[in-house]
Amino acid sequence: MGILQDISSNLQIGKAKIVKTLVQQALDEGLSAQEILSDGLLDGMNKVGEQFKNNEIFVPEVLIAARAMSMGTAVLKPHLASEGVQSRGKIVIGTVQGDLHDIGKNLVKMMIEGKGIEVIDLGTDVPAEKFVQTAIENQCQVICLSALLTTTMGVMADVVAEAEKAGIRDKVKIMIGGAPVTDAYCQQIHADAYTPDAASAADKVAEYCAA
Ligand code: B1M
Repeated sequence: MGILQDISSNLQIGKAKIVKTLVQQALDEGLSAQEILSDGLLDGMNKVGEQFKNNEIFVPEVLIAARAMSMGTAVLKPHLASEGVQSRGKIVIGTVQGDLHDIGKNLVKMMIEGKGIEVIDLGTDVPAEKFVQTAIENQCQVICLSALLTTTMGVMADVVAEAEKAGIRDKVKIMIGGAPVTDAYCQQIHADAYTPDAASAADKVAEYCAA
């Protein structure tokens, strides 16, 4: 457990280069990418979240930790993604308009790619129309929406409405997630699925793409 705790604690203090080195070292030692992600990187980021919530740390510290998280996940990416697998589908993902949080969205993306599914990543602050336009142009089977703010969750309902307006609602699944999002909200806005984490999101996407 030592190296995973080191990854978590170095992430919490924003030591990006050390996190990157430790993640590689953990892989070299034979730990699974999933284990490094869950018990190292995500453990550290959850603790950062708690400290931020309790006003023990502030935005600059969180940003530095987020950078360390990104550097760590970049090392893990090729290990999480299965190699040489033919595309099993195509989806579009992004963080909704007004929202700049992308760590969770990037994890979801990474996990979906790990299923051999092609992912078009629109980044953050994405307007509802852009999701729908991209899905039409690229014949995506699924639109994946991430929101971390209660104030931006509403854009998810706008995407559902846009998809209806564009006449593609029966051709595309709309999946939602992010810390403030719930299954009840999913039902309320008539999206297709809410999943609480990156791994279950990837499973659901794979299910939709296989259908
Ligand atoms: Co922000 N922030 N933040 N922040 N931030 C939260 C979300 C907050 C809960 C902190 C708090 O107050 N306790 C709070 C939101 C409150 C609310 O609305 N309920 C908050 C706030 C208020 C803000 C600002 C408004 C702060 C300010 O400026 N006063 C501001 C908003 C900026 C904007 O977006 N317009 C802001 C800014 C920032 C930073 C830029 C400093 C940074 C973001 C850096 C980045 O993303 N590049 C940041 C961070 C890092 C956080 C916390 C600490 C961590 C978020 C995170 O990355 N978690 C967060 C506190 C917390 O969550 N405890 C907080 C790790 C990540 C892996 O989890 O994204 O939840 P998450 O993803 C999970 C699941 O949710 C799920 O899978 C992932 C893992 O398995 N998931 C999906 C995500 N998307 C999915 C999609 C799916 C399925 C699952 O299907 C499609």
